Amino acid sequence: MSAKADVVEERGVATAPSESVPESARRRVFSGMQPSGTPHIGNYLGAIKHWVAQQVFYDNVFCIVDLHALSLPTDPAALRQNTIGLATALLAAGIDPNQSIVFVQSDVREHAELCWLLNSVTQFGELRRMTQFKDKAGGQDEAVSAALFDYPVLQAADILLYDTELVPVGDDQRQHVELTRDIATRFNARYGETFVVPKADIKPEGARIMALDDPTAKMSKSAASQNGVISLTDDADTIRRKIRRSVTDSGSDVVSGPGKPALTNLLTIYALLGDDTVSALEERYAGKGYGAFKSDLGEAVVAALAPIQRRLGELQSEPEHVATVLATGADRARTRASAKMAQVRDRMGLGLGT
Ligand code: ATP
Ligand code: LTN
Repeated sequence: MSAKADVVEERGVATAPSESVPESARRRVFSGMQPSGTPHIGNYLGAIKHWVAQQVFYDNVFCIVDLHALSLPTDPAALRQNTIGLATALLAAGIDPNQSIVFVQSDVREHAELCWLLNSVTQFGELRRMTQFKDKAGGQDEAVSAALFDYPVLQAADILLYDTELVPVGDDQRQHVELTRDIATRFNARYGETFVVPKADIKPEGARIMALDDPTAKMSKSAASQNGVISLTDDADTIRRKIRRSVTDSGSDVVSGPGKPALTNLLTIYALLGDDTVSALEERYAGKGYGAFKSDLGEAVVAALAPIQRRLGELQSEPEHVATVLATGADRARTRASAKMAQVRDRMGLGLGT
């Protein structure tokens, strides 16, 4: 049995509660991002931009999921550097620590603990059906870590610890949120009402930005080639070069639609980072060929990232500020997580109640 997908799909920013709603009455949002590399415009358009736009309406928890990053081979120094880099990028992109809790997953031990307990209500077959596992294992099931297989259960623990109602993510995470709903529903049926059953919040625009060098593959931090990935820290010349060299479709018209995966992706990026719609852009570039289009797109991406990069530069010179935000965030998250864990342990009959 599978809980219904129950996905909230809305256009634009949240319309629901107003800023005057007290924090305790706001809907609870949780989302996470892996410190598996430098965040890119896919992460930005599929997730971070929406987190920022919606944060005033909700009670938000945003987590840098370093335990998840361990599911693939990881160098300790690089992991720590990527964790700080991702925290800095989230703040530079507009996550406001006064509106949102921002913290590092491994600083709150309850995530790993709840993962183990939820393993006992998760079926092996459910995990085997996860498409992200199949993609990341790449057919090497015998050699990949057990953590890669168990990844979705840790994600369920992240979400369920905070009584989360909404999980704003890109389209690739839909199946993991559905599994989280199934796990929560099963736990509640077996042990009594304990967890809120969350919904994925997937915006249609930007939900799946593709690689510039392969429009059939999702843009990804951990992609082998970074030629198809525009990271939030790429300098202007690198951005222009990557866009100039991006693959295009057969023909020479700047149009989106079926059979035009590359142009559809480029037009989507242009529309989401600028002020125009895809159809206005198609009209503007009608008969002009790919050259002019790519050159203008390069400038549009450079301009859109400029304010984030300026703020990134400032924050990089204040590492103590970033460290304080993460320490405060972990304290606030721990308070909530430990209360939930006490309830879960009790429900499951663990310990002697001391
Ligand atoms: P990795 O390459 O390590 O798997 P990733 O780049 O796929 O990393 P995650 O940390 O797994 O990124 O995802 C963080 C968030 O960004 C999630 O909400 C995910 O859905 C979203 N996201 C990731 N890639 C894209 C993309 N190409 N387009 C839109 N959203 C994306
Ligand atoms: N698996 C997610 C990252 C993630 C997450 C979460 C997202 C870990 N825990 C909880 C939302 C809610 C990904 O984006 N690859």
